[in-house]
Amino acid sequence: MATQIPKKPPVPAAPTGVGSDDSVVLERRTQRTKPPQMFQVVLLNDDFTPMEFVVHVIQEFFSKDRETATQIMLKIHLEGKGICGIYTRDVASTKVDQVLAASRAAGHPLQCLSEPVE
Ligand code: TYC
Repeated sequence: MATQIPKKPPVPAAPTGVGSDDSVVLERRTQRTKPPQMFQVVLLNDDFTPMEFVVHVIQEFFSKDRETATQIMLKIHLEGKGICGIYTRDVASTKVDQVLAASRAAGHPLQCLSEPVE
């Protein structure tokens, strides 16, 4: 039986940007993907939710240390609302759900929402 000599694969056509001397030209391209829309998660003040619970929520769900969480809580208490974090759409939505679930479970009326940044 004769041994088959494998055929050489066809040489692909040179893509644009490859010079006749095999040098490669890299073209500068404008960025095609834009960063995702970001959403800020906001807590609203109310007259009933205990300050300590709000501090706990901010620490637990927004990964803030106690000092930072207390500052954010006091800002909300004094100004009516405050930003706890900025995330992509789905993460922000999950944070809102988690905060509302924890607040309802504890019997507090704390309100939380997310809104697009800019
Ligand atoms: N105003 C509340 C109180 O005096 C405390 C509070 C702070 C409630 C922030 C909600 O998002 C809030 N107990």
